[in-house]
Amino acid sequence: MADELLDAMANLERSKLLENVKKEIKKGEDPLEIIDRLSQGLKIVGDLYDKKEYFLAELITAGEIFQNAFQEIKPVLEKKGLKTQVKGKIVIGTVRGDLHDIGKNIVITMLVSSGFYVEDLGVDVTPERFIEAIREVNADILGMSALLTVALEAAKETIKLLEKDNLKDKVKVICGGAAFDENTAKKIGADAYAKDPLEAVKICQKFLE
Ligand code: B12
Repeated sequence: MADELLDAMANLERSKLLENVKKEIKKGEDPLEIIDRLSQGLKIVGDLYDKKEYFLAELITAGEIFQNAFQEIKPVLEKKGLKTQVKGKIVIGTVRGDLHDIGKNIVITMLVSSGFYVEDLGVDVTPERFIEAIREVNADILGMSALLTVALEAAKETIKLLEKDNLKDKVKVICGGAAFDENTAKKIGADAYAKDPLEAVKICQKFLE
């Protein structure tokens, strides 16, 4: 069956997309399900960019349209948080050289509404800045996002620096974003990989048990 949400995202039809998102929310559709369908639409945008059918302008527009849609979804997502007894502190950011933050921001929304304290360092975060923030807030968990394959090196460097500063045993590391999978996360020394916000929250809760 055709998915109007996914299609509107892939075809960059802003008003049609917003209209459909509002309709789905009204129907009571799970906000994570809506995000997942929109993400699949964004994946198509990425593929079309790869094939040179879309260019940077379309990539930028796609990002903006998704953010508009997310503003509608955010309040519903905030109500969905998995309430937790343990209130851990998480430092999170997109690694050096990478400016993608849409997915990271969704994960943050879900973590905050689940009761975690989250220190968001934004994008293009150096290994040194991550370590500094971990010390500042006395964090339990470090979250790193990367979508560019070339940015994996910066994530690896950050974990090396954690080890060097004797923080690795104290701070659990979780990674996510399209540059990662289970294997790459393990390879660079992360404790976990999460493919979506729900999994991210569950893993972070487990870290603190
Ligand atoms: C939108 C977009 C952009 C926007 C980003 C806007 C923004 N504010 O983020 C803009 C236009 C800025 C952009 C720029 C570029 N982009 Co871009 N972009 C995309 C696109 C289409 C969608 C990404 C996205 O937001 N997806 C939706 C979100 C919800 O999904 P997500 O990020 O995966 O996040 C989910 C999970 O991964 C997870 N998650 C994410 N982060 C974290 C963190 C933690 C801790 C955890 C636990 C979980 C987690 O939870 C999220 C929610 O489910 C992708 C295509 C793709 N397949 O991903 C290309 C893509 C990532 N971009 C690509 C490229 C090449 C670029 C540019 C180099 C293009 C250029 N020539 O300039 C620049 C790089 C700029 C830079 N230095 O970072 C390539 C990367 C190729 C590669 N393997 O390295 C991709 C894959 C497109 C492609 N197929 O070629 N891009």
